[in-house]
Amino acid sequence: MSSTTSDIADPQAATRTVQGACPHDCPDTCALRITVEHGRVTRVAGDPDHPPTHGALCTKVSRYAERSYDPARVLTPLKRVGRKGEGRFEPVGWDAALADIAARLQAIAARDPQAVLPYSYAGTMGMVQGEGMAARFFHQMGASLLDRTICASAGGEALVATYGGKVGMHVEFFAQSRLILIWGSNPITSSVHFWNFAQQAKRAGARLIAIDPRRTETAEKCHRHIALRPGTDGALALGLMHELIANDHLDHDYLARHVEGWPALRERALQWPPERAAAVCGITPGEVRQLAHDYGSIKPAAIRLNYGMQRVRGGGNAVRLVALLPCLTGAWRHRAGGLLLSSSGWFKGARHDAALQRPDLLAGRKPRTINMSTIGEALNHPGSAEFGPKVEAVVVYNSNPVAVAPHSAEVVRGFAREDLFTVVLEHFLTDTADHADYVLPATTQLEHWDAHSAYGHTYALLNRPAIAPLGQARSNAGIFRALAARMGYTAPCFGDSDEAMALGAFSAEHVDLDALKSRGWAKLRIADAPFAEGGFPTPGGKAWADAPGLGLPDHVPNYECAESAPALAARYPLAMISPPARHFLNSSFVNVASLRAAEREPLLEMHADDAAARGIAHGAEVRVFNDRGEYRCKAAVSARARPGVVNGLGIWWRKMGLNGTNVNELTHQRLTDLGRAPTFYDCLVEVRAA
Ligand SMILES: Nc1nc2c(c(=O)[nH]1)N[C@H]1C(S)=C(S)[C@@H](COP(=O)(O)OP(=O)(O)OC[C@H]3O[C@@H](n4cnc5c(=O)[nH]c(N)nc54)[C@H](O)[C@@H]3O)O[C@H]1N2
Ligand SMILES: Nc1nc2c(c(=O)[nH]1)N[C@H]1C(S)=C(S)[C@@H](COP(=O)(O)OP(=O)(O)OC[C@H]3O[C@@H](n4cnc5c(=O)[nH]c(N)nc54)[C@H](O)[C@@H]3O)O[C@H]1N2
Ligand SMILES: [Mo]
Repeated sequence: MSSTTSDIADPQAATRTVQGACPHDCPDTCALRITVEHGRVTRVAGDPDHPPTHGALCTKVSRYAERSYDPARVLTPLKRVGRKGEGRFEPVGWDAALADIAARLQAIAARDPQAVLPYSYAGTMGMVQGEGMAARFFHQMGASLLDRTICASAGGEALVATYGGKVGMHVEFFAQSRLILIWGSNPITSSVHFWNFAQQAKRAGARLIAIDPRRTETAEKCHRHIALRPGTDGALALGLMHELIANDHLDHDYLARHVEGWPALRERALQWPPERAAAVCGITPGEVRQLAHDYGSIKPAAIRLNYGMQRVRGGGNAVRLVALLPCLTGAWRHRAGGLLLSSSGWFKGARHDAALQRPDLLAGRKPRTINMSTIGEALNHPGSAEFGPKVEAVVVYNSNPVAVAPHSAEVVRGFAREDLFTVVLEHFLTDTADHADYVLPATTQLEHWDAHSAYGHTYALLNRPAIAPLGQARSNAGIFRALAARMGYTAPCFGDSDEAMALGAFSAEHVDLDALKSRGWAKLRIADAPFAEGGFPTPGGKAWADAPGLGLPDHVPNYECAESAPALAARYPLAMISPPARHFLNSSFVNVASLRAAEREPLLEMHADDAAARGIAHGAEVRVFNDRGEYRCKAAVSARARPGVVNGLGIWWRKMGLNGTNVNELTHQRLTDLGRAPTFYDCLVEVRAA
């Protein structure tokens, strides 16, 4: 570790170790040790000293060097020569590319800057290469604002409506829990560092229970698995509350002192006996009773909730209901009890977001906001008084919307518009980059500075560049800095270096900046059991059963299910969920040969009964379809699928799919009850042998 600060200063040293941070959209945000030999990264390893990372990395990020040195990396600016979507480009120099892009954006902005749309998400979660210099650039322009809802905003707003912030347990203390509910989460795939703590607990005798429609790799290793129907978690939580009340597993003192609105919620829960909840969830009343008994009697009890269960119409209500369970039993009294969905709210005061993003550059202008989850609709909108101007230019960075956004047919139609000017900052020629007028080569985490907070633990991290940018790549911040200069933006903030921004990202009041610099990470100062005596970040310090402006939470059935849409369910009787593939990260890593080889091909897991009823054999090619489109993949007849539910794993690049599509060919653009988020797992389909 002594090596970290000086390494960069001595690039000739034969072997150096550089301290970094994993940039990916994952709760674990690992601290990295990068080995550089003669100027080339030869190893990316986990920092053994950083408690959540514990010296280990997932399979994907241990291949980060393979991804960075991939011969298919985009290393020069590219200009389109083919039709949109064809992916035919010719290399151009930076000067020519920047001059043309600046001129095109300037001409549009002169009419109405809101016709320019930034589109970005969490390709990197860094505060500098994410919404740092980019936000300054678009704020200065007065471009449309982007509502970044594609992943977590239903659950996030539900947490805020319950605890007043996106806060929860310290991940480390799950190791001391006696009962862990792993709810809507498959940590062996998506959060292996949490799984490490859960295994420690298991070895010490804790009981682990998975609540997930899919029999995941994780569910298999738990003591029990409750395979409920997608979108029925709110009903299950109400059934559990019924049983906690009926058997008096309540912490009356905690409820009286630290929860607002409990008497009304109690009345609602009493209308949900186990039989009713079980019928909605597609499980047995005995499973509801047993789960309530375990949750009410084993202490300390912790819930690891993840975003998988909020990608349905009622996702916000469901998260509110689950998040109240630890308030009923007083589980928060112990540091190994409570709940963790997100820890990002703990960083609220610590992150210098306003200084990095400079919303003040809007100077009183109030641009319209476009929801990233309905980008298909937005790009095809002709413009109106209500919507504002037609979108004429889109600048994409840290995201691959053509692959990841719902209702692909609409998204592709939008990005294929010949009158749309599209710039994509990327490492690779993704499905989205194929639609660009210009692709600009971006650096990877090995090549740039950044600062990171986390949403699954409570440490701030710093990422130092290990090597110089490959080819002509520039950091996102560097690209927006250069564009700003071309556009004539002269505010001094456009001169800030990446390094200065990274080092200034956190406040000294909340983060030990010396530790951050010397060791690469520093833990926030938060009490071990932050809500042992209430003190939630709501205005009155109480958790909200009855949230201001929202009323009581309730079970909200899916848009697409027999209860809400019987005629649709008759035509398309199977519910499709599309959770992460283990060797991909959303659509990242799909192009890394060794990882794609591990996933082999796009799969749809089906229960044997559903496959037999359709004459589908294991390994057969199938058509998965609904009114929105058709997706081809291979059937995996598997006990991982419950009857009536099919699992389409991972977000493949469309161009690597069997018929040039992926699961989002089938998903729709309707939004969640809270948070304006997509409902990827609220989707009915039918399947036939191809
Ligand atoms: N390897 C890998 N890791 C990842 C990702 C990846 O793509 N690959 N994605 C990253 C991202 S962006 C995120 S947001 C995080 C978290 O991403 P999440 O989407 O929370 O991912 P998972 O942990 O796989 O948990 C989702 C689980 O929820 C289940 N599920 C689906 N519908 C329901 C439902 O209605 N109710 C319940 N109870 N469960 C349901 C799925 O079967 C799946 O096992 O993971 C991150 N980590
Ligand atoms: N059907 C279905 N769809 C889903 C989901 C699902 O479960 N099912 N999950 C949803 C979720 S949870 C999320 S978070 C979204 C994720 O959607 P995205 O945020 O779009 O994530 P990725 O697909 O990983 O694409 C990120 C891109 O950013 C690029 N990138 C990485 N680092 C940098 C950088 O430093 N600079 C630049 N310029 N580019 C960089 C990568 O090469 C990659 O192509 O997808 C959502 N879509
Ligand atoms: Mo996500």
